[in-house]
Amino acid sequence: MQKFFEIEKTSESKARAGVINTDHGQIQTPIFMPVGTVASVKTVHQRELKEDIKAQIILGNTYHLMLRPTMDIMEKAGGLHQFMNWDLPILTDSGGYQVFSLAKSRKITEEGVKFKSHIDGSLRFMSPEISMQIQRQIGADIFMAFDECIAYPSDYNAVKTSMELTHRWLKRCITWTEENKELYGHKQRLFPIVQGSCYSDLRKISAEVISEADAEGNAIGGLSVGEPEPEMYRITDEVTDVLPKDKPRYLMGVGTPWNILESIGLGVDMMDCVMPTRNARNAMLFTWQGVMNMKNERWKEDFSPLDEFGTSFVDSAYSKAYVRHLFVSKEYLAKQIASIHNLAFYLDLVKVAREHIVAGDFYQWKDSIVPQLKQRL
Ligand code: PRF
Repeated sequence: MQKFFEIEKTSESKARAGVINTDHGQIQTPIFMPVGTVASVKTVHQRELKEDIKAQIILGNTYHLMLRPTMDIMEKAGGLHQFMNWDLPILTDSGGYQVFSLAKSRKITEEGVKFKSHIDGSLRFMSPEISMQIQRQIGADIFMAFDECIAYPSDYNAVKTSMELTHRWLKRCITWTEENKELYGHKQRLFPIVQGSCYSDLRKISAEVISEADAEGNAIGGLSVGEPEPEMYRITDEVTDVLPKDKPRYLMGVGTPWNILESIGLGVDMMDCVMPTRNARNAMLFTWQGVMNMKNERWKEDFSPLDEFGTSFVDSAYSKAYVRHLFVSKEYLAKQIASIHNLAFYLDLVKVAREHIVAGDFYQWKDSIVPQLKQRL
């Protein structure tokens, strides 16, 4: 039988190149996963996502999809793959993070979280069991445990209490999924989430508890929530030291192109972030040369290709002057072109990173490229 995760190459240090096998196909790791919160990667058509951007897996969100279109519709559609016509792998987040960042008001108890919908203010409830049930109805290939992502900074005792609740919730997630099987005939894998904010001893405990669950993959949550970048790297490094080497590691909600490369260097295999799409809609383009603001006067008469080193169709088809014009004119097409460009760039970034891991010169390459990626053009 095919293994879920196979490591092809371990580099000089922690970075590794691998393959994840799901019933909807293979994922080459390290991988970046475009975010498709409400069953849509904003402004980007599924065909472009697959054929131009070459996305290998996308994300969906329990919190958003339970509110709209609701699970009644989702199940009638036959799950999210069918509903949105995406036949490659999907990962869903559990709602834990979104309830804390989006819901209008919320009350956490041992049982779960009461919150008000950000859409209509209606009173809702989410628990580990409900999150698991919804994620069965969505039918993602990988689904996440229901956790609490505590705000940064929080004091030690609050973080410890919250982390312990996340661990108890994990047990309930596992029990529920053992008793309630998949709905659509393909396998779903549950990933538990390490919490513990920026306290090394709590992170170590959490990583040990999560490792003991012996899941097929593990996630690192509670980072990229306002802590300084060096703290994020330090905690990631400490957690990947504890998490099993033979399972994929997913760093949730990270980040900039340089965050992606540094995290890969610390042994992370999977990442997701709204940044390439959200910033694209605000005219920010990431490239191998650095960061471009497409509204800038500088591009007004620059008829050269949008990105001469870019891999997507839009990079050679349109000029900088044209895309600037679209942004200045507030055309929808501007957001679409920019989103396709940024996602294609992120996918190219991890593909090239993988090639350097395989070639054995990842760290040297990363250190030479990072300053360039950060430049403002
Ligand atoms: N938990 C969950 N989803 C997340 C996070 C988390 O801590 C983060 C933190 N950056 C992003 N998405 N469930």
